[in-house]
Amino acid sequence: MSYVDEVLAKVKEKNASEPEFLQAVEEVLNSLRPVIDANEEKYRREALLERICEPERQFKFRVPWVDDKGQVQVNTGYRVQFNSAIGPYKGGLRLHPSVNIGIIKFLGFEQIFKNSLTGLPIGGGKGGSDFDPKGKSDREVMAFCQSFMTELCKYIGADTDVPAGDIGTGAREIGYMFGQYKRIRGLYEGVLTGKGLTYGGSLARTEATGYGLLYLTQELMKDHGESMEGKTVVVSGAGNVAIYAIQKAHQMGAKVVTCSDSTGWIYDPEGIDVDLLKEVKEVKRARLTEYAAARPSAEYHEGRGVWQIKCDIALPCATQNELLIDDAKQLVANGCKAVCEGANMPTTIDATEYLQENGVWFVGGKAANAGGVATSALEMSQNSERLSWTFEEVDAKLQTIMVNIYHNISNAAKRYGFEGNYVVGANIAGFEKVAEAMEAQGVC
Ligand code: NDP
Ligand code: 2IT
Repeated sequence: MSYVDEVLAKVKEKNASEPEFLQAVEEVLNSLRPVIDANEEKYRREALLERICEPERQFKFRVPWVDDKGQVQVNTGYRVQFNSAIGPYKGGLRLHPSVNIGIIKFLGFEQIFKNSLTGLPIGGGKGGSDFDPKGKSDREVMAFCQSFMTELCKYIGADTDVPAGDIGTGAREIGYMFGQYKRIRGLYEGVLTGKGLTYGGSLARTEATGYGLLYLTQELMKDHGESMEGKTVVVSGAGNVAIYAIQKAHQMGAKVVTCSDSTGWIYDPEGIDVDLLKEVKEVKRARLTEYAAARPSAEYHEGRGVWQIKCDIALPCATQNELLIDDAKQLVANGCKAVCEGANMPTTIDATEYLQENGVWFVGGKAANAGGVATSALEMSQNSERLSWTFEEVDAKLQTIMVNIYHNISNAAKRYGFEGNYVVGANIAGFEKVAEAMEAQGVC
């Protein structure tokens, strides 16, 4: 049995109840075959793949808090510190009722390779809780965040582990958590990113994941002799990543005609009105029905369905496993040219393969959504030097990083004879740096 197959079998046996983690590992290890097979005995002796698939450590803790009725509620908190070979653990905190250890491990595992691709010194980690911020008052969210940080603050720090936002964790939650960290640890340091601009946040971090996704997509199109101008784009999600992806796509001359949330989706043939979407989602924290009510050109549909709309480019920006094999077939039948992932692992493995086999240019989240964490690393740099850079400076660095990521993954794929397979390219390019750092640091 090849070394990759041996490790895949072991990981499956050990983590049988964590399907999302197994899905993420399977995709990465399968695409690393050309690298591993070329040096199989060395990697086997070093147990490099076993080490990379096992978190350095993981924390699971009780998060008790009091709701507005005086009732005590209990949630579960997690932080997985997956790999610190190239820098302090870095990755977001997800607050969503679906969160469990397998979801946090899949996100933390992907973060290792994504963070490596940014070219910046950040290791991989992820955390979160099964707390649902939806429908909670600000006071309840604060009570949860303070309790969550009361435990989490023991394990993190500006030079050890730096969490940030993810689904359900935005500026409000980061603010409450930062305040509690400072109070307990007595340290005013860059322990979280995605902070507000008055207390150490970076300009352009809010926009960074969505903007970065579009900078990479534009470079992909350019490399194939195309541009964004006049393209029809479908986007899923209506949160931080989706909103700023839509905004940047419009600035590039494309038209985004869909968005979605956890209950339904919008088809707006005139193009999504970003200001209205921000008002509905960022200010009112309401459902997309409110967008449709205020916008005569928009249709609202219950459930899921954005991938049935004809488009040139599809950008999944909501959550994992939201683009399935039938969606992939529909996209191909409608002539879609490119799929770039704003979310983490939104496309299932069979859907990814179908898109690639049918000539769709497919860039996975580890490369395409790396602009968020890259800008978080720029926030860490600004915090360390106690200075803040202008929006233009940060945005220019983000653009350079995304263009470099595109060419690095494209070249890595070519080097191993997989030209145009950006999934293989991203996994190999991300892995090479981490593997070299792990080898240099000995058995640890
Ligand atoms: P938000 O919480 O801001 O938005 C998430 C959006 O996706 C919301 O519109 C939400 O609907 C929808 N959504 C969430 N879960 C589901 C679900 N189970 N089914 C259908 N729709 C769902 O999160 P982000 O925009 O920050 O994150 C989106 C994705 O991007 C995630 O995969 C995240 O891991 C990834 N990502 C985020 C980065 C960041 O910097 N924020 C960086 C890189 C990746 P509703 O409005 O109803 O809640
Ligand atoms: O998935 C991701 O890369 C994020 N949620 C952002 C992590 C970060 O540390 O900015």
